[in-house]
Amino acid sequence: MTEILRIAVQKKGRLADDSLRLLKQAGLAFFRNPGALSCRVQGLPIELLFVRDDDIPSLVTKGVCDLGIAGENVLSEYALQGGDAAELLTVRKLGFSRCTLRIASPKDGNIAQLSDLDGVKIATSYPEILRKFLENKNIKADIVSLAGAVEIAPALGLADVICDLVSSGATLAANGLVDFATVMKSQALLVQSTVSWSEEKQVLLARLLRRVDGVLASQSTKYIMLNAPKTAIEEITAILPGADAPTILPLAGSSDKIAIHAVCRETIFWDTLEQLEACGAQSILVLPIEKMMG
Ligand code: PRT
Ligand code: ZN
Repeated sequence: MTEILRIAVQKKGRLADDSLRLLKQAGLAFFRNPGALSCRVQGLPIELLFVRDDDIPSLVTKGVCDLGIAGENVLSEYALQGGDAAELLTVRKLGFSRCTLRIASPKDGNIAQLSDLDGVKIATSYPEILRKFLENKNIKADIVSLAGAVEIAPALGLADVICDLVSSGATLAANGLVDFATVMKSQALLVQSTVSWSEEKQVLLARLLRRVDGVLASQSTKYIMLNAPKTAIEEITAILPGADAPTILPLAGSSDKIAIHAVCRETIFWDTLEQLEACGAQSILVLPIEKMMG
């Protein structure tokens, strides 16, 4: 009987859309019935499980799921709470759901730096990450654990400051809070169980990872095409960011101009396009790359 590889993804929330998009881009075709807690991938022995993000670390450590996609913040907190981190292996950093765990205080108060934290009450949903951070900094503060709505804690008198995830900063501003210290940076991780991997599953995982790598690589990679004077080839090649050896092609009906095509593995900013233009480049096109391999 074929063994099924199970992947735990967030059912609904800030990780859900990007997790499913990544799996789809990696060629996993599935139809998700609204409300269904799992679904089979067409043509591959893979099943997706839709769960709360907080359950992903334990599902993967116990081997109920072979892989999971969760935030570094949730995974670290689980590990520090005594969850067996040895049973979890980070296989890829996925680059989405980026946020920062920050310490913030009321904007008109007198707590504005780490050295002001001794003896204060800090509300957070990440008590163990915060405890470790405070220990490392030799700060003695009281930690108040809250499951959510942490930003309201100072206004309710539950705590003096908070330690919570920040992405745009809008929630802090809306609650009259100002952040002043970073506890950790987080992004989505693909984690793997270390419990019993049959050879069949290992082969499937290697195939899946190659595709995921292709998707991740294509996200930061662009294909650039331009026409330029023959005399500017060297200068232009030197400007192209992270380019492999470019392809130089003749241009029909022109003896002094050529076309340059290159795969650039770094972001191409407007500044670069302006520099290229200053070297005589014309008809510059920057194209997204959908998939990469090899
Ligand atoms: O229901 P379930 O338990 O699965 O979801 P959840 O409500 O616990 O988590 P969810 O979907 O909100 O977040 C999932 C993961 O996304 C988190 O564990 C982080 O890894 C990541 N992430 C990225 C964030 C944020 N950005 C974020 N901004 N998680 C939470 N927030 C919250 C933050 O707590 C604060 O309340 O958004 C608010 C701040 O946002 P800004 O944009 O105003 O700064
Ligand atoms: Zn959650």
